[in-house]
Amino acid sequence: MDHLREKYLTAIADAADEAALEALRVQAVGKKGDVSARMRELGKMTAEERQVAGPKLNALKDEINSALAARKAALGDAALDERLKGEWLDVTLPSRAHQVGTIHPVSQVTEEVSAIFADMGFAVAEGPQIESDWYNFDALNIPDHHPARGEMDTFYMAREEGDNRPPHVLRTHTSPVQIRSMMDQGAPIRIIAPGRVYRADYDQTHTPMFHQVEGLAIDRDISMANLKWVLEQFFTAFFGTEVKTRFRASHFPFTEPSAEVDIQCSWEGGTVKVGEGDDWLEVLGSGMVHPHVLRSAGIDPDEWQGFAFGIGIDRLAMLKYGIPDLRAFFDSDLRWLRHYGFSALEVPTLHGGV
Ligand code: 2NL
Repeated sequence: MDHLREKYLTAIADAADEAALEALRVQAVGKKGDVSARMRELGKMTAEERQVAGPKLNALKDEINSALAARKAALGDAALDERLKGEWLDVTLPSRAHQVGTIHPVSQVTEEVSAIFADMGFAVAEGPQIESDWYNFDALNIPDHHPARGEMDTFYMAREEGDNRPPHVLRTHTSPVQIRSMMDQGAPIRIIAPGRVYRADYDQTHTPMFHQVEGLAIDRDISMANLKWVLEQFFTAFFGTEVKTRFRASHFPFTEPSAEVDIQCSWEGGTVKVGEGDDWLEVLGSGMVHPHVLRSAGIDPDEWQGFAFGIGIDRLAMLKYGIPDLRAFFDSDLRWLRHYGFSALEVPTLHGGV
């Protein structure tokens, strides 16, 4: 019995895992195990011998069972310790570096312009970038022979061979959006139409795709005076300083009278500053919507009148944020985007300041 005790207690203490422990349990105290075999021998003993051996065997069985349970618990603890070591996580470590994109200056300025005009009661309108030539030209009183309609300035979409209908164009301004809005909503109307426009032009200061925002206000008694006030309000809010404007007589097919608008600026050390100095910078075209245009859009020019204007968004962005090269706007160069881009959290609002 001492031999059995010695043998099993040592083996149990040395058992490497639960499977080894189970094998030992079967071998020692299982139905066909060593202790059970000894117990069966009790029957052959005398009563005196049995009184000594019986309790001893029971005690041995209890002792082995306790040792098995203790070893099992120890193995469990060791396994848990091992797992905790492997799954250790330092929650105080800094997070992994991640790439954050930026808002393009064109998007930022579009939002700024929209916020300022929204505050003056203008809604934002959008429309297709591929237009029929009626919406892009005819409705705007631009005649067939006008140079703007030529292949030199306008991107024409190809038609199927033998299809002689007039081709579609990539819109050359956002005016067609305003024509559509007038036809849909009628008068009175007060909207701006920001978006991409296309002209076949590529040099230092022109890209074949650029961004424009047009404005339109039609009511019974809108005048050039309203136009001037709205534009002065706009420039002052946009540049964050009082900006003088200068109106020069001009000509567009879609407005009569027409005016080009300059803003006050200074030229020092090769950089323009808006709102100071006594130089002028041309930034937009405008005028009173031509009666032909109103009529094309289903509005009676004897009852309604109003102003319209068009500004280049890319140029506004260059002026406000001191960006020197227009063409870099559309290169998708990540270094440029990181340098000139804005945080997605810096949403322009009037109360936050544009
Ligand atoms: C420019 C500036 C301009 C308009 C755009 C316009 C739109 C409608 C009716 C009348 Cl629906 N006018 N837009 C007016 C004046 C100027 O753009 O320099 N364009 C060549």
